Amino acid sequence: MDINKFLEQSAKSVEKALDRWVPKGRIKPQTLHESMRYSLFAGGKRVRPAVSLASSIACGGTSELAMPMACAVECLHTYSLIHDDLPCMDDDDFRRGKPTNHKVYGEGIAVLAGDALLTISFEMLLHAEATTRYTHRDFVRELAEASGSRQLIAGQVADLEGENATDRKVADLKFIHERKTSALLRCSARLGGMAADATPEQLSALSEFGYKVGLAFQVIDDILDETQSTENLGKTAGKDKEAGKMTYPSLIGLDKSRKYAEKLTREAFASLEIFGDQAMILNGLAGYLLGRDR
Ligand code: GRG
Repeated sequence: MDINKFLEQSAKSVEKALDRWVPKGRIKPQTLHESMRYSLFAGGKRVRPAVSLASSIACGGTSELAMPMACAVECLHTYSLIHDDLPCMDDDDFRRGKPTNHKVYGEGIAVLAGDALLTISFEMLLHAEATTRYTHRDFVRELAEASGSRQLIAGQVADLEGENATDRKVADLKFIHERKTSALLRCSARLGGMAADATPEQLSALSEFGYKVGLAFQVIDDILDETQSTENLGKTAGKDKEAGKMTYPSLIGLDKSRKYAEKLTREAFASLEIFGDQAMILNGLAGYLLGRDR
């Protein structure tokens, strides 16, 4: 299995579905729809949708079955990036290789584009079929829990409140990473599994996989922020250090951070054992995420 090929193909099919399900730029209010599409089609890696599609395959389903879930998590992720870049949050000028949404459309429209992407992510779930074990109520609960005030937003709050704090601990950082990053990756895996009517055992294995891969993803993100260029990352490099943010490299150093990401990835691989060969793509994705340079 060529994982780069899978990523390329899944990104293409997700973009086609997003193009179909997100209002076109010519539909009123034009500025808002253009702004949503500007960030959505700016060239993200599409990691979360790929995890949803591969999770469906691991459970004996298809990519097509999980396409609504894949689009939902990508819209939700894009909303979080637009809001994260705002002057009142991380205040960033550059994202996905382009000027940030508020730099192009202004703060008001950027806030609203984020709001609309958050809302449409739940609408995307309506394109999915219920299965024997899961209804739309389960899909909505999954996405709401991962993106709500106890997970994604809780992580952002802790991150904001932790800036320049003294006495920072690895446990505090893990709390942020679990919520800001891991919760949505775990949700991406679980929703993909649900689309394929995952058994309770399969769903719990996917939860563990998403959780571990999510933590590893953020540790690698912290490392790349220190070691890669802005040009390569498509977002401002060195931002965490400059903002006095807690990161794994700042707390335990680059070497130990790398080893920690490797350990988490090994644990992610182990969680997939029950799937046998059906988890080939998920395994490939975890390996790719550990080795990525952007
Ligand atoms: C509610 C006001 C308000 C804001 C929400 C929750 C939140 C803001 C922001 C969290 C967003 C964030 C930066 C999470 C960290 C996860 C992370 C490393 C994101 C980058 O993901 P990639 O590398 O990005 O997959 P691409 O662009 O490739 O999709």
